[in-house]
Amino acid sequence: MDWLTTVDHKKIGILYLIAGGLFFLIGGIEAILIRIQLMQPKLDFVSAQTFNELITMHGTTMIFLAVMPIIFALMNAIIPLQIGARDVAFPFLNSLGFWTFFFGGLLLNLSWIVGGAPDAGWTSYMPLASNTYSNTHGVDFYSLGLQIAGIGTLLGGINFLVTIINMRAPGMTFMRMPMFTWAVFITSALILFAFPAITVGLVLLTFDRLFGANFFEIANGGNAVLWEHIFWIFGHPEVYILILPAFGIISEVVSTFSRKRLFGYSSMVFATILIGFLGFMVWAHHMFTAGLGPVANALFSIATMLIAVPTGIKIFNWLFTLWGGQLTFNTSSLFAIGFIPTFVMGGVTGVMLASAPADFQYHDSYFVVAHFHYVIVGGLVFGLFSGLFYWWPKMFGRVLNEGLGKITFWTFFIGFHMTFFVQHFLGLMGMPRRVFTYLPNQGFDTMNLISSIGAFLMGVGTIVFLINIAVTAAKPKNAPNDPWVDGRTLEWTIPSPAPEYNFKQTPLVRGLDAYWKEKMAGNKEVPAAEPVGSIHMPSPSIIPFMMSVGLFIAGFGFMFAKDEFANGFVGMLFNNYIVAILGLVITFGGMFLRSVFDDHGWHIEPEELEDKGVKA
Ligand code: HEM
Ligand SMILES: [Cu+2]
Repeated sequence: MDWLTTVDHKKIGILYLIAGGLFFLIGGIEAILIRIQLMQPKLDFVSAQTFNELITMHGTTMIFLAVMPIIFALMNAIIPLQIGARDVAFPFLNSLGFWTFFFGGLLLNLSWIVGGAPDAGWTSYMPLASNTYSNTHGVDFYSLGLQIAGIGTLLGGINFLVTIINMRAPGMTFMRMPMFTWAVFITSALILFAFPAITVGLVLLTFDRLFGANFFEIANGGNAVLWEHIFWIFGHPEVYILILPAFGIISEVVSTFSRKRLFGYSSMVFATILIGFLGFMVWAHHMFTAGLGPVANALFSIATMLIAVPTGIKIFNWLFTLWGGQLTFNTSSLFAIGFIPTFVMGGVTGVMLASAPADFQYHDSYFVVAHFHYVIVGGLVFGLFSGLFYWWPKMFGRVLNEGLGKITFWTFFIGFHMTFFVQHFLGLMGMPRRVFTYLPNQGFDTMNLISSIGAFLMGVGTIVFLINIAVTAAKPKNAPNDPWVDGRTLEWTIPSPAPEYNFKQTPLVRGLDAYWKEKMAGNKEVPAAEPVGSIHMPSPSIIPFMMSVGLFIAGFGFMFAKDEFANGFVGMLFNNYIVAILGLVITFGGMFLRSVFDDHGWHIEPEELEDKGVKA
């Protein structure tokens, strides 16, 4: 019950981690099933229809329900601590964001059980996603599930923008913010601009499918390329929404474990801003073959290649940070160091794809699959593992087991390259993407087998990680404040896990890497910016949960409103939109309750702080 009503950013971070982790496992199982099907030519382990559902759900789940929430988990768990704040700006909204994401994801995944999973690819291109070509409820689950989950992401983005702008500790100017905070700041800005696009797109798609509108229906004068534009105006920035936090994590980890200040901090900041900005200018590189014409293709080609410049700056700055540092090799830093060359490879194939004429060859081949997995798995997932090992003690008070961690790293790292390296060549040799099987003796057999074995190896790495979590959870909570000894930022100045109010006294920041700076000056802790006083805390609330359940019910209601039911009563409820309206009533009822109840929260008094014996 405590967990359903919590508004504490640290607990919400853990909720995001559990839910995201669960969806990551589901997406991983889908990936394994895909790879079993493709292990040998002409297998019929799954049918063509199921295969389409699997790739659609794998892509959609991984992007929206697995890695995004795990990023949100780290954002929630760490950002307020890194900037010396007591919570996020809007704790209630934070909880609402989590629950809408969760129920949206649940709705989407229920499609496997009721109504059939979406089968038009994670991009849901029209007309493939229209009623004509996808006549189960699959794509409805996609449009409504993502719509509900997207509300959560948008709320989270706004919340973190406000938190980072408004709630930094005294002395923490923008140019003293840790790199992870900077990355999350830019990411949140991208969310603010990118998610409305997909929201609108999904509304239009829903209207096309459920109410017979013709936005994208070509036969009725709609425009299918319009969907591609709307989708990618969201979709390309989305890739940067994913990768920028990973960049932030790598920056923290690399500087902590080389015992050096991040090389070129200010150029890192501007590179991040530039990447965020350019991320919006390049969406049509996904549409080179859609017939936009040579002028558009040339411009989008050039714009895309420009992104390599700030990205290169970041790569060299990480290398210069490592250069001459006193390196510690543990699981966290291994993932960070493994990230660098892997991500560079993904970047290089990205520049290859950005060349419009060459893309006519690569398009829709396994080359593309190899490219984006190098970026998303070799970049983002490596970054997330690095960040999880790094911040685990701060989140749970226990350091993850290093031996098991290293097994995870090596199996995952080797498995990853086995899976995806060969896919570049499969693509160049002409193996198309999104096909459920292929003929023997085309030169595809061996490489597909290698790829599938690699996928199993990654699965092993993931299982070892789960074992690690279980083993660690059985041990006492005894992690020190600063388990890596060389912590540089504010989160390492408070106990692990942090008390519910985070900082007993707001810290005073006197430079970049506030904690490290004090250590170098011979101080044991960061000075306080205020006397010990009563701390104001927000009250827990069940309303966010309730509002999200309402949206979930409404989603079902709209989806099945036109269906025929064997049971007359159930049919009556759905066909008259009673279910849909009931759901909306619950949601709006939640909003109403939130508006009329004036809850001022509660206080923790200085005496109680003394009892807890915590020093800020
Ligand atoms: C961890 C092991 C993973 C394996 C073995 C794996 C494997 C695959 C395979 C075999 C496909 C189908 C390619 C096709 O036939 O077109 C695919 C597609 C895809 N994967 Fe993964 N994947 C993994 C992780 C991820 C992650 C972490 C993400 C995103 C965060 C991701 C995102 C996607 C996307 C977006 C697609 C495209 C789906 C589509 O074509 O519509 N994958 N993956
Ligand atoms: Cu793109």
